Amino acid sequence: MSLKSGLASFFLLQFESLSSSTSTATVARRCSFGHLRPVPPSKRAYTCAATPSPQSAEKSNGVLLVVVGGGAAGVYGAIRAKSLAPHLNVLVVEKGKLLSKVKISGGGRCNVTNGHCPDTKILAEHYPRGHRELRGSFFNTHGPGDTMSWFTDHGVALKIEEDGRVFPITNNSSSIVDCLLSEARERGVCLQTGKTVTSVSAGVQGKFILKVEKRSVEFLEYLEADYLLIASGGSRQGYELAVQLGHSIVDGVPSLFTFKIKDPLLSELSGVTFLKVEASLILESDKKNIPHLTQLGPMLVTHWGLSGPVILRLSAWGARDLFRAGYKALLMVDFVPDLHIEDMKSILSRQKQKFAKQKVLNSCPSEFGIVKRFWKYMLDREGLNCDTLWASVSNNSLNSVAYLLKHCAFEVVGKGQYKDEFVTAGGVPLSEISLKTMESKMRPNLFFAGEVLNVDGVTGGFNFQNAWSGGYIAGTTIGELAAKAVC
Ligand SMILES: Cc1cc2nc3c(=O)[nH]c(=O)nc-3n(C[C@H](O)[C@H](O)[C@H](O)COP(=O)(O)OP(=O)(O)OC[C@H]3O[C@@H](n4cnc5c(N)ncnc54)[C@H](O)[C@@H]3O)c2cc1C
Ligand SMILES: *[C@@H]1O[C@H](CO)[C@@H](O)[C@H](O)[C@H]1NC(C)=O
Ligand SMILES: *[C@@H]1O[C@H](CO)[C@@H](O)[C@H](O)[C@H]1NC(C)=O
Ligand SMILES: *[C@@H]1O[C@H](CO)[C@@H](O)[C@H](O)[C@H]1NC(C)=O
Ligand SMILES: CC(=O)N[C@H]1CO[C@H](CO)[C@@H](O)[C@@H]1O
Repeated sequence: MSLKSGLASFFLLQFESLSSSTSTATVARRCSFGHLRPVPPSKRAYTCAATPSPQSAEKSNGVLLVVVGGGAAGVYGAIRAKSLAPHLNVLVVEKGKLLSKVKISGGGRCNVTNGHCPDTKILAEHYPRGHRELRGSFFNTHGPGDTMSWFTDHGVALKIEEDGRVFPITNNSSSIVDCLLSEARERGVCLQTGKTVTSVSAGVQGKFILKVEKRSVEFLEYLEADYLLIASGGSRQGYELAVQLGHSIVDGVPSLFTFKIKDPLLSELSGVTFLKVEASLILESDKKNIPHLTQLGPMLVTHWGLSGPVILRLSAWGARDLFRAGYKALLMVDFVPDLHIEDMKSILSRQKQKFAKQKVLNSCPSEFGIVKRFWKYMLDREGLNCDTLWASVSNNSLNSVAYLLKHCAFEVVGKGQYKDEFVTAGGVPLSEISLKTMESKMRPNLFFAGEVLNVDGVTGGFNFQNAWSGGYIAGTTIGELAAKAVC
């Protein structure tokens, strides 16, 4: 075979450049996928659950798809490709454990997707990076409903919670992991763990030559792939592979974090939650203090500052600007977004008349829907003694309290960690791939899916949905190409 000689010279080149520590590594073995020879049953069990029949192997000429990364996008994509082109050899190379993030997400329950967005245009609005591009065919081809059907059809019952998050009915992410892995194995997808794809280069006839290493032991092999799906998540190594194949990378910055707030009084409120606030972020670069970003929803006070959906969404939409600003900003919060300031003033006035002989602390107007601890905080910030009687509070002070409730400023001094979900903004720019196929515009037969792309969503299952949709579309394209090539 011609590729044999082609590879030989490639190996030579590679070995010459190897450092002494790796030069004793297992001499590069050709992946058995190059030629499909029947393997003894014992070995077969080790490498693959199912090996294609010699007949289909002949037909396929040993055509190989290598998937870099056994996360949500990689495994889902591998299954899809294999289901459309059963003769295609599909190998998933995973450096750690398969589907590890699926396993730990949602506190072990797995927030599979978000079930509250039947309209794909609205769905796309949950992606600070990607909202424009994902509006079209991407979610129409395979959206949350399709993902939910897929899992249901494969025996995993799901439920949608009130806020739209979707979980397996078992409350156990293992249901999702087991389903994907058994489906992959049954279809004959080969799953290899503990191996890292460390570099890639162009081979003959548009093929890809992948260098695969094990970290702990001395191990090195080269794979020659016809199709390559990079689904390496936010890993730096994955970005390097993309660069080696001619892609650019948008620098990664953290997304989905909490805000550290400079305010000693606030920590006393730790644990207080607000069902609905309107919060805006103002950065120093914003002209005339016009808010940069505004979000409406629940917020919660933590030991260090503020968290909750509103804050996480602001962190995601402001990820790049906040990074640039060194995580220094002003946060303006309206604690009673449903009431007009004039209405609040009259409510406070009435309160003053009604409770004239009572202490202000003991009778916060119920219309504001705030807890006593927070009311005290507001009075403190306004400089009102909590023991003051309503009767002796000046109209001015009342107006100021109303104003403060609607325009409460907090100084953001840093970013805190949100341990429930973690994503990076950045990756391969969407302009460099076709979202209809997930194929690279730089190089045919190269595909990307999941977090490796410059796409990230707000909290609540949207990041996984990007992985499912991208994996599915890439798998569909590869499967169809491979099936066509046989005919
Ligand atoms: C703690 C936590 C909780 C989360 N919770 C949620 C949630 O509730 N809802 C939600 O939508 N999102 C959640 N996310 C985000 C979500 O996990 C990711 O968006 C999603 O996993 C991305 O899928 P992926 O397949 O693109 O990448 P990953 O799941 O990151 O998979 C990529 C895989 O590639 C492997 N890999 C990378 N480089 C190489 C290489 N060179 N060779 C071999 N293997 C390689 C990695 O080891 C990894 O297993 C959470 C993330 C974390 C960390
Ligand atoms: C799953 O978890 C939710 C929320 O914690 C709970 O309300 C529900 O009862 C749990 N279901 C099962 C079957 O344990
Ligand atoms: C989830 O399921 C797995 C496998 O079925 C089981 O081992 C594990 O104990 C379960 N976890 C919980 C929290 O129930
Ligand atoms: C304060 O406001 C009340 C109600 O609006 C009004 O009746 C009263 O005259 C005001 N007091 C002063 C000192 O302005
Ligand atoms: C990102 C996200 O929505 N995470 C949530 C997943 O579900 C669990 C509940 O099981 C929440 O605690 C997480 O915040």
